[in-house]
Formats: sequence, C-alpha cells, structure tokens
Amino acid sequence: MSLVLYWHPMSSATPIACALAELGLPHERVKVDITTGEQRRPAFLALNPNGKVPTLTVDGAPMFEALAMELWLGERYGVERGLWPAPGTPAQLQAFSWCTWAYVTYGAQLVRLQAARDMGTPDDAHGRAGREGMDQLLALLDAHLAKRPWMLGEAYSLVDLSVGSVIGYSAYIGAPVDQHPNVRDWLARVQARPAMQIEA
Ligand SMILES: N[C@@H](CCC(=O)N[C@@H](CS)C(=O)NCC(=O)O)C(=O)O
Repeated sequence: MSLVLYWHPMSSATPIACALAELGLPHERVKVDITTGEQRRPAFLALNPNGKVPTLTVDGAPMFEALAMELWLGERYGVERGLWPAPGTPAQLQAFSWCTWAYVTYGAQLVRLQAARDMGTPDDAHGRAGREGMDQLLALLDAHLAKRPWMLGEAYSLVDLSVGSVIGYSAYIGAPVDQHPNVRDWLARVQARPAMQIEA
C-alpha cells in the first residue's frame, strides 16, 4: 500500500507524521508550504477541498482531517503492532472516545485560546474561558490517568499519541498542565517516545 503524507512542519500534520513513525510505516512525505499558499493550488485542493494539511493519500485515494487519519491508521496498522485495540473490544470503544474527546471536546476549548492568541489578546474573555474550559477537562483526564499509566491501561498506544499531541499543543500555546500531575507526568512520557522526536 502506498502512503503519501502532505505536511508542513509544526502543524496539524505533526501527529500524523509521528504516528507513521511510531508504526514504522514506509511512506512518502510531500511538503506543502502553507505560508506561501501552496495549499490553495488546484492540484492540492483536488485532494483536500479544505486546502489544509495534513492530507493523506492511500494508494492515491485522499483523506483529510487528522483525527480521521489517526483512527484509520490505528485500525489498519496499529492492531497488528500492539498499538491499537482489537476490533470489538471495550478498549476499542475507549480508543475512539478518547481520540474524539481530544480533538472535538478539548479542541473546542483550545480554539478559543488559539483565536484570542491570534488576535494578540491571549488574556481576553475568550482566552480566559478557553483556558478555564481546558483546565476542567484536564482535571477529568488527570483522574483517568491516576488509575492507569497510559490512556488505555498498562500499555502505550496510539491513543496516547493522539491525545498527547493535542494536550501538548495546548500547553505550548498557554494552557499548562502543571496543576495536573498525572497529566504532566504522562505527557512527558508520551513526548519522550522516539517517534515524537522526528522532524515534523
Ligand atoms: N481540522 C483540521 C485542521 C487542519 C489545519 O487547520 N491545518 C492547518 C495547519 S495547522 C492548515 O493547513 N492551514 C492552512 C490554511 O488554513 O490555509 C485537521 O485536523 O486536519
């Protein structure tokens, strides 16, 4: 199967590049310079009408949205590598739930802070509300991680990579995890994985 990742450094494509590395999957990388508008070229829009990275092609067939790629990579390649739960197990239900939680529920708070930052007013009402919303969700995550070392239990999985990528980015833009020691320690372990060190 041929995989091509369209990416830009330090972007939403980064977790996908890391997941491909964690899975040890051979693939081609095509850099799309989103600072010069390459993402709006017709050839790229034909792959992803949103004009965004990441975009992944699988034997030439395109897919978009990082969350969709993470779930698909887990299902397609993760199970056989011990990095994703087997179909039909309770752990698989948790995998879908937590990855979606990170991108959708936590992500909804994250974008409020991101928007405030982009406006140059990270401490305005939106920024504060976003940070508060994330803090409440981090408390929930902290309670989850108090009972298990990794998101799904005793073993690292791509769920840690997905959730950790979102939480790591939010910490980077100003929603620290220091008040949540289980999250803080888990995030450090996730970020120490060799696959997270690649240039992406
Ligand atoms: N929800 C999308 C977000 C993708 C996204 O916002 N990508 C940004 C880079 S972080 C992008 O390509 N921006 C280019 C643009 O908006 O023109 C996903 O998860 O794939």
